[in-house]
Amino acid sequence: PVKETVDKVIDTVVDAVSGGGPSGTIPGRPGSESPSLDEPTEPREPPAPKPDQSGPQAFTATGQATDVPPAARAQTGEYLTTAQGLRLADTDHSLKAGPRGPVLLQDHHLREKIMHFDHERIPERVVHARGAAAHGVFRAYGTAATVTKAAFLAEDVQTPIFLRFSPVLGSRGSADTVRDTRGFATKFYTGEGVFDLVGNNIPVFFIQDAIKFPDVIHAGKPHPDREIPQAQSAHDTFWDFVSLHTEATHHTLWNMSDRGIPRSYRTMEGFGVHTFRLIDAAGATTLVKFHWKPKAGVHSLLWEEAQLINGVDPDFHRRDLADAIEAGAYPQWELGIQVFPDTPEQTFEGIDLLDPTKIVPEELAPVQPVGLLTLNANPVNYFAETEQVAFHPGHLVPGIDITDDPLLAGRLFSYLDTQITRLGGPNFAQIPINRTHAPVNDMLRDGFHQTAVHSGVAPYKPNSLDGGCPFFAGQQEGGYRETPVQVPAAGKVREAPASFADHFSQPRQFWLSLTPVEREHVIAAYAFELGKVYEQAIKERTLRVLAEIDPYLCQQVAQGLGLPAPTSAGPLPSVEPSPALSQLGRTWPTTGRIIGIVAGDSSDLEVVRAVRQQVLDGGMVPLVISAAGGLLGADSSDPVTVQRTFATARSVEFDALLLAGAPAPGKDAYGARDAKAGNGTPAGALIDPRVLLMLSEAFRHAKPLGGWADAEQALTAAGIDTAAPGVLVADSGEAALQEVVRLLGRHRVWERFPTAADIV
Ligand code: HDE
Repeated sequence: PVKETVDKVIDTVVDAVSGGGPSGTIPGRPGSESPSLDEPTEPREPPAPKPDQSGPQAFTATGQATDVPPAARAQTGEYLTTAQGLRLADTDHSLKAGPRGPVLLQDHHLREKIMHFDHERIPERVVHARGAAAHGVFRAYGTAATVTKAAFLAEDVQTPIFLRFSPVLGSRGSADTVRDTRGFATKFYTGEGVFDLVGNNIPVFFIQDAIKFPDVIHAGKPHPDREIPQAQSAHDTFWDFVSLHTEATHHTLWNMSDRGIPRSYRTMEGFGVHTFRLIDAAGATTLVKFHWKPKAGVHSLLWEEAQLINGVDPDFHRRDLADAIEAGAYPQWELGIQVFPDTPEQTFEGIDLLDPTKIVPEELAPVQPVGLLTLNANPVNYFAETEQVAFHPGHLVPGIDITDDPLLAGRLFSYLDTQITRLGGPNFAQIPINRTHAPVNDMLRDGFHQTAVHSGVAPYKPNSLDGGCPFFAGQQEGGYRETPVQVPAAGKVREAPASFADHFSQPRQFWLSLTPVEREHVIAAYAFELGKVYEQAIKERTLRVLAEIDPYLCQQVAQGLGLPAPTSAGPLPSVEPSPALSQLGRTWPTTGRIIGIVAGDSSDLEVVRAVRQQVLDGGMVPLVISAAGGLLGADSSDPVTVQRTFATARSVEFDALLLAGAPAPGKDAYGARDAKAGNGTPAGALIDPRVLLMLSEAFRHAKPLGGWADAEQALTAAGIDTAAPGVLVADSGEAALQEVVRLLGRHRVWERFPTAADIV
């Protein structure tokens, strides 16, 4: 089975990312024959749905399995029809009074077709509008069974899930790699009802009270007059708000760190943010924070890379997720919990567990793994699934309850409310992707888009006419009971607890926990964002906030802005660093990483083939880059397919680059331009400037670079010192690859950053 999986990965990875091989296969559909580009003239069997195209759709609104396959309404039938099933003879011409005459109002098909089209769009989410999602399965280890009776967390229980990732600020068409928080929302279709864990990739939030949500979002969204900038925090209103509202400091600092620009959704941690309450079978309660730990490691982009990607491939994260799943390289996360005693104070080691701007360092409360999530199927239809999925933190199951975190309280209201506008009425739970897999016997009736045909005459309780059905479920039958938590005896107030006033100790802890190179990135991010702010007063105010985090941070950002650095109002809090907050210092699997191989006709193709194979054997993705598309060594018996040309490749797509050297005079492996180069042209001029750019960018972005034969020539021409860290011109392709892969385990060649000397 391992060999089979590897073979599948090899085939599909290449197809999915390469845009098809020489045989004309459709990307991601291995084995498909060269399709004719003409529309068939007679009905023929459409491609069968892929096995992963079943899922929650296979259940009715009442949780019963349905015989009607999900594809029944897809383009699978023989004849084109109207929505009413009337067969159509033409869909290309409106009904007219003669070929040149006016269109007739009686054209019912035109009317239906355009009416439906006019209403294809629904309002996008007010936040998290842009998303990418996938189906998967969650398998519980059983380790949480000591603290919760939730059935899906019992040992070896497997639960289907749907997971949606999303930047927060941008609209649906915005780019993926903007600096922002990412949503991490998981729907568990458990046997006891739907459980939604609607978290983020940052463990704290901007605000402590839901009533501030419209304020922080209005500040972050584009300016209301010109509606710019899109999906950015680098503008006046955002910094105006966060500098005045200092409880946002901690989250903002995370945003300015590498966490704000993940390399991939697959390499992000996820957090439930709020503290939740778990209940065991005997009714004992525990407080917990949820964490998702990616198996692929925690990696980020660099800011320049992220900016370039937004132009080169605005769908970078979406594509990466879909490609990986299509290729069978299924992304995985471990779900873990930090466990705290449920004391009346609801604090742990002095940290207020109800304050969503605070974390509990993992060194104080280790994250205990409770199960493994695997994403194994892409959505079949973006709109039906990714767009229409509706999450809600109030979708709970027995054994899991909320706490009195005031931010969570507001969310419990908001998530149902927002769907009424977005999904057009109260029946969104009946949309296939939202349907529970547990039986539903509710007494909710009618409303827009009601698709259930309820029988019975007594949708009320108590009733005798429907035999008293349905009945209440006691504890034994899995009936949900709220935990009878004591409500503090106090008057009604609009106030926050005193502990919520500490806005700086944890930002300082985060800052101190980062490695020097991560701090360098934070400084650069603040300098960039504030550099885009017009109002001097906002920059100065933000510097005063930074002074409360750390004097060095404040001075460096001030220097970048050309402003004097203020000092803190008083002594800075003394805090212990939490090394777990840093993303560096560990070695991660290199599976799924993308290695570009620059080669030409005159490269030793046997070596290129062997290296390519070794990359595949390592579970990584090799992409051959050359001057033109098609085949290298087309005349040979075993040509090499080119996946990217110098025109379509940009360094940001690759995690590492390899150079298959040996450019021949007049037929340079690195560029098509060489043919035109005259005698006496310096070596560098023979190399395509796009290759030089690719190399210098990859070098600047601290990516491993390897080469063999006379690869040195290209590196030198790109201004790269071949003795620099992470640059290896080896005797053989294999040796170069080995070193590059070793470096990839650490993600980047961190030594190339100016602060490298300080890195351990
Ligand atoms: Fe959300 N949030 N949020 N949020 N949120 C929405 O719900 C809201 C908050 C999060 O992929 C909306 O269906 C309020 C924290 C994710 O569909 C809306 C407050 C966290 C997603 C909403 C918060 C989140 C949303 C918009 C402050 C991390 C995307 C569309 C009290 C723990 C879910 C929708 C998806 C989406 C409201 C704060 C995460 C408007 C009022 C804290 C991942 O209901």
